[in-house]
Amino acid sequence: MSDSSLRARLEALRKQLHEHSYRYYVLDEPSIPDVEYDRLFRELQDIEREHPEWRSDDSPTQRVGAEPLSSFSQVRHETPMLSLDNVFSEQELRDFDRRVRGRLDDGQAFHYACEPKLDGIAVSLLYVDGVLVRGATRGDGRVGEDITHNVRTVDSIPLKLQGEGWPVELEVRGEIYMPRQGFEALNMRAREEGSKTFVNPRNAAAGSLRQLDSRITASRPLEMCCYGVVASDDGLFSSHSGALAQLKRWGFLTSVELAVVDDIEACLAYYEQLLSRRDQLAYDIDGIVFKVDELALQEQLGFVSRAPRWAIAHKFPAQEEVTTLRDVEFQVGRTGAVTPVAKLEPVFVGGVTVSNATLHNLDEIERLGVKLGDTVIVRRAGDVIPQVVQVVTERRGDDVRDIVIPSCCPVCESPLERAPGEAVLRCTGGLVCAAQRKEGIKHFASRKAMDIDGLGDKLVEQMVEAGLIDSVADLFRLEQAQLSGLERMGEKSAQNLLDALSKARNTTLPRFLFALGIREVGEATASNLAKHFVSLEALMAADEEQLLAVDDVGPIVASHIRSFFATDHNREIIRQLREQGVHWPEERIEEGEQPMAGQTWVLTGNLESMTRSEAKEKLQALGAKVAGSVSAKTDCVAAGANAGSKLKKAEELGVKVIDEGGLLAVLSGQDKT
Ligand code: I6G
Repeated sequence: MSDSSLRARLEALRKQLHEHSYRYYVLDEPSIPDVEYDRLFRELQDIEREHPEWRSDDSPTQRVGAEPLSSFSQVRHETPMLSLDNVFSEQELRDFDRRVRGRLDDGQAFHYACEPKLDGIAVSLLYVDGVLVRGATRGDGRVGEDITHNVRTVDSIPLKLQGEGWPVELEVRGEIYMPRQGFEALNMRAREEGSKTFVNPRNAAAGSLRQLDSRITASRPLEMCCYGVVASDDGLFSSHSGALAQLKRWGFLTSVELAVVDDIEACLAYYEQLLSRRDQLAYDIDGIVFKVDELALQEQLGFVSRAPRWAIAHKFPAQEEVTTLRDVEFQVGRTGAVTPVAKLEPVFVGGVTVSNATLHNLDEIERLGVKLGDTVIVRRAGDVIPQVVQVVTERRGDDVRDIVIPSCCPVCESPLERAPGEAVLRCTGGLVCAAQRKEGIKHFASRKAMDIDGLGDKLVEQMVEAGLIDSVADLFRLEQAQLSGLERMGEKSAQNLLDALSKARNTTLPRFLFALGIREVGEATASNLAKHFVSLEALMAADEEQLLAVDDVGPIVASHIRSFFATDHNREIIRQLREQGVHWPEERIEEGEQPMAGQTWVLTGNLESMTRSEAKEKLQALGAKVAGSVSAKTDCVAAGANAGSKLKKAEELGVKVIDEGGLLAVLSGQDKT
C-alpha cells in the first residue's frame, strides 16, 4: 500500500474505533462484536508501529498508558471548580428551595435537574478543536494536578469529540469513579496476591488517578460521568439538562438517571426512589444533586462564598462508619471453610444497623492488623455483606487484645487445617460437623437448587437441632406429626412443607447436581455437566479426562467432583434420595433440538404462570442464554407485570419485547422467535 493510502487507512481506523468506543461506552449500543474491534485496533497498532512519525495523542491506541512521569505538574482552573453545599434532611432541602424562590421574581416558573452524586474524584477535561488536550484534578478548586496521561486511559472519556458544533475551547467537568464490580474484582485479586486492598471504590479511583505510570491507571476499571460544562461560546445552551444532552451527543457519558422536575416535592420523591435503588446501582453514590435547570436563572442566583446558590447536594446516609470490634466469631460454612466474623458495637451504616461484618480470612486479619477492642471502619455498600475495611490505629487503647485463631472447629471440635498457600481455614469434620450439615441442607433447599418452598434457614436449623434431620435425604422422610411438634409450626404449615417437598421430588438434573453442593460446582457448571453426561450414573463414573472435556471444568473442579462421588457417604445419600422418589427426566439434548441456541434473552417483571427461575430453565433447555441485564446484544426481553428499568432499556435500545403470552407461545414452540 502506498504511504498516502496507508495514511488514509490509519485515519479511517481511528475514526471507526472512536465511534465504536462511543457506541460501546456511552450509548451502550455496540454495533460490532468485540473480536472485530480488537482486529481493527491491532491493524491500527501495526500501522503506527511501522510509522512512528504518524503517532498522535488522540489515537485510540493511546489509552493503554505511556512511560511514567517523574512528577505531576500544576494546572490553574480559569473558572474555579467550586464545591456544592450539602443538606442532610428534608427540612434543609425545603429551606434551600425557599431561598431559591425568594431570590427569583415572584411566581417565576423554573425546573430542577436531579442527578445522583457519584462517589468519585472531580475532574476537569479540556478540549481544543474537539481534541482532548488536558485532564486535571480539582485540587483546591483553583489549582489542581495535571493528570492528562491518566485520563487518556479511561475508555468512556472521548479523546476526540463526536458529531459537530463544539466550541473551540470546551471544558467538561465530572466525576471519575470505579464501578463496584470492578472494585470488588480489584480487591479480590489484591487479597489473592497478598497486596494492599482499597477501602472503597472512591479511594481506589483516587489511587488509580494518582499514578505517575499511566499503564497502571489503564489497568484499572475507571469510568467518568460528566455533569457540567464551561464553554468558550456564550449562549450555547439554555439549560443544564440541554447541555448534558449535547455532551452525550459529543461522546461523553452522562447520568442515565437525570430527571427534570417541576418542584421540590418531585425532588423529594426522586431522592426517595434513588435511595431505595441505591444498593442495585452499579456504582456508589452518596446523595442527589439538585440544580435549577435554567442557566439564565442560575446566573441570576449566582454564588455565595465558594458554592452556587442554584445547586445543592442532598446527602444519603453514610456507607462507612466507625465502631468498636468487640469479638471475633469463627463460622463454619457448607464446605467446611471457617470465616472470621467481626462482632461489632451495633452501628447504623448504609441504611441499616450492622452488628456483624466479615473479616474474610486469616490473611485479612493479618493485613488489617486488627485486635479485639480496636476502633474500626465498617463499610456496607450495595448487596455486598458488611466488611471491616480499616483499623483506626490512632484511636487504639492500651486494653486491646490479640485475636485468638482456633485450632479446633468451634462446632464439632474436629481439627482445623490450612492448606499450604491458602488463606482459608477448614474444618476437617466433613458431615460429622453439624454446621456443615446445616449449611449443606440450607443450600440443598435453596431457590436455585431444589427450591423447597417454605424451608428457610431458621427452619433447617430448628430441625437439625431437634434431631429430626441429619442429611438431605431425611427431609423426604419427614412426617406431619414430627413437624407439627416444632415451635411456631402449625398443622397447616407442616402440610405446606410436606407438599413443597413432594413437589421438589420432581426436579431436573442440573438443579440436583447444584443442590449436592460439590465444591466449586455452581449453577452454570452443574448445567454443563448435566448437558454433557445426560445421566447421573455417567457423571459419577467419569474419570478426570472425561470431566475435563466439559465446558468450565478444569483440574481443580474435576478433582472436587471425583472426590465427592468417591465418598461412600455421598453415594449413600444419593441412593437414599432416589429411593425417596427424587427424580428428573434424562434426555439427551441434541444441538438440533435447541432451536434457541445462540439467542440471548432477559426476563423481567412478574410472571403469572411460572416463576422467573422456571422460565429461565425452560429457555435454557431450548438452548437460549438468559442474561441479567439488557444490552444491544439481547435478542429478546420477556416482560411480565410491573417490569421496570430493564423494559425501559430494551425500549431505548430497540430490543424486541414480548409479554407473558408471547413467552408461553415461544416456549410451546408455536412462535419461532
Ligand atoms: O460534585 C458534584 C457532583 C455532581 C458536583 C456537581 C454534580 O452535579 C451532578 N455539580 C456541580 C456544579 C459541582 N459539583 C460543583
